[in-house]
Amino acid sequence: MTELILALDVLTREEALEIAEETYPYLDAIKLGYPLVLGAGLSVARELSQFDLPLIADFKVADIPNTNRLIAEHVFESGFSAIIAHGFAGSDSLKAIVEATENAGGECYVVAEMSHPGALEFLSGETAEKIAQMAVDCGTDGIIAPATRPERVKALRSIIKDKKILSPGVGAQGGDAREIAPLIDGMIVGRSIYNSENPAKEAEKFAFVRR
Ligand code: 3DU
Repeated sequence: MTELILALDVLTREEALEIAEETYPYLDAIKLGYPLVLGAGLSVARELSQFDLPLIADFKVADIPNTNRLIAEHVFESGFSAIIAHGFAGSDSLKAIVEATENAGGECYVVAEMSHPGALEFLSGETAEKIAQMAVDCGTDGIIAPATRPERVKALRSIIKDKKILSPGVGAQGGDAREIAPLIDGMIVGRSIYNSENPAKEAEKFAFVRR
């Protein structure tokens, strides 16, 4: 079974709550990041907790260990159950987040390889594989890997084994849901759900990945 994670990148509290209300029965988690938090304020996380779904903070945290720890502590105190970090800041930075995550009883995911074309300039290939290995060594819960490149997901799977892979890139970025679903643990979908005329119906179309 692959989880369906809604990337709720709308800009207002009202839109966020409306789309969450319509789609939550078809979801396993909601991911929010800078677009919504900068638009609606961090308090939107508490409001979204009414839908009883895990909330993933996609802040792609990438700072020195002390700042990473402060950010992660704040994230977990604000109602989130998981955090996404970048790995390129190094293992000490990542360990600070893992420690804060463990203290809060949450989950931590590391971006190994991104899904957009520009990712191939820096964050792919051997670098992505090193980051995936670091995610294992530092005790994270898993990685973020591109639904747009199933062959890369397979390569990264051989490194992270039974830890989780969450994959963005289905739909608007061109990734194919049926192809990627068997390779991953969570499919992250944003625009093709929240921009559609009927977000609930669109979310329901992904029901096959959850079986
Ligand atoms: O392309 P979509 O609208 O389905 O949204 C994808 C979400 O996943 C969005 O929040 C984006 O910031 C995030 N994401 C990627 O798209 C690619 C990555 O490598 C990492 C995160």
